[in-house]
Amino acid sequence: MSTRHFEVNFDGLVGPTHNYAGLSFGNVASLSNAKASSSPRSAAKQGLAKMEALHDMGMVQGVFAPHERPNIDVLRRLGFTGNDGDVLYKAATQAPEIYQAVCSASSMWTANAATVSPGADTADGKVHFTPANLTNKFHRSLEPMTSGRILQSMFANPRYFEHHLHLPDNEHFGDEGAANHTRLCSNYGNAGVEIFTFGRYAFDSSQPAPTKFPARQTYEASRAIARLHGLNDENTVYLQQNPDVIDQGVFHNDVIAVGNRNVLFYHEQAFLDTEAKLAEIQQKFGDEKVHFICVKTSEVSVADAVQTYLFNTQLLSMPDGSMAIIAPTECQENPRVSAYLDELVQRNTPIQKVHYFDVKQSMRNGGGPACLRLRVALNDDELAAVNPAVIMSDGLFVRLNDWVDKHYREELSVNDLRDPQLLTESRSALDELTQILKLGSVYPFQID
Ligand code: SUG
Repeated sequence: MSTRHFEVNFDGLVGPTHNYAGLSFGNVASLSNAKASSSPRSAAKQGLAKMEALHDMGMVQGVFAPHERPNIDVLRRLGFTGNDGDVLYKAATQAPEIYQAVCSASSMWTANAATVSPGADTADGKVHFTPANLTNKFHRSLEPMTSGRILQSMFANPRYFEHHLHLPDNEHFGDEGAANHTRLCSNYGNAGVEIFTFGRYAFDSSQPAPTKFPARQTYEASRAIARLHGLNDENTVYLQQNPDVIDQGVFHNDVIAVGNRNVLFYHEQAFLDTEAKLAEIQQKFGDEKVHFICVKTSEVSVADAVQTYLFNTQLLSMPDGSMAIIAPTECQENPRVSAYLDELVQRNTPIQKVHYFDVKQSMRNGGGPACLRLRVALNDDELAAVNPAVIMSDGLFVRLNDWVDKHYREELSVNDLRDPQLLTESRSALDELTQILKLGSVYPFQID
């Protein structure tokens, strides 16, 4: 039987402390919804519904576990002492900003968990993973060690999978993972072109950079990931984000561009030096023509793209070979964006269909459908080596929904985060989850 190849989407399961704390300067939705009440239960269920729908469409769909929050270990590192209850109380009362940050369920956005290079692109033929250090935001910088342990537990077989330590925790090597990484390929099993998008040069301040909001990813970080993964210069492209769009709220490239196989769907203002860079992508891609689908500002403004997440859509190759867009309902609700998408699927491009999903709980923190998933291209043998308990099935869908019903609160305000009971609830939920997903001990409270 010939080898089959898949792109598997591993979606982040929203954690029990999902809340809106306004932690992400440069992320418009995070700031504008700061202090609103959240619903961890509906957030988790919205995510699960998307996973189940993609599974029903015939996609291979995986689940990525959330992190332990509040993060007591970090509070201890920051000098809060006593038993867990004391640590929590002291932090919440003496340093509420720090406390909110260590409660964030931001690991749900698994596009930021890691950069992944499939075996077809790497020198040793293995699938390489590097967790993102997420240095730009304190609450996100707490993620790489746990993300690394979860990845190692999902992709454990060293014959197929290679895991690297995250890059040094410093702004010079600020790395946001797959949110700034796009892979084009003629099919998932063939060597592809890995496009690394970055916001600034760390060691050369004479180069263009945003002036209002931070550029989270550096050129030097992207180069380091490509080196670690054993990528070939002939198959990699480094593409700078337009600093002006970062200043308009495009804090990750996946807010302004998305690619899959032979399609790059992007906004005309997304990049610097666009024409030359697209020519380089085409030349490295080979003879087959790449469909560069450029959305003009006159069709959809950057503000509309940021508000609706038109580009934070999943561009998926369906089992019948056509491509579909998985879009948030915000795109359907915006007349300009929905008109654009209606017209796009009539055109002669691989994109044939749009499916809309309600992921509003995540959108309110600036996380659309594409933020919620980490893509891993795998062949049959590699897929067979993945921990099978994390692959979505009808049974797992029911089990995870029941688990959410049992452990998650319907509503959570920023003030509720101070409730010591939330720590107990969160730990017992995660302890049970590691058994459902057969992850072993991945959380600090299970390891200490
Ligand atoms: O890092 N929001 C996340 C959103 C990440 C979206 N991911 C991708 N584009 N791939 C961030 O800015 C907000 C948390 C808060 O405000 O409570 C937050 O972390």
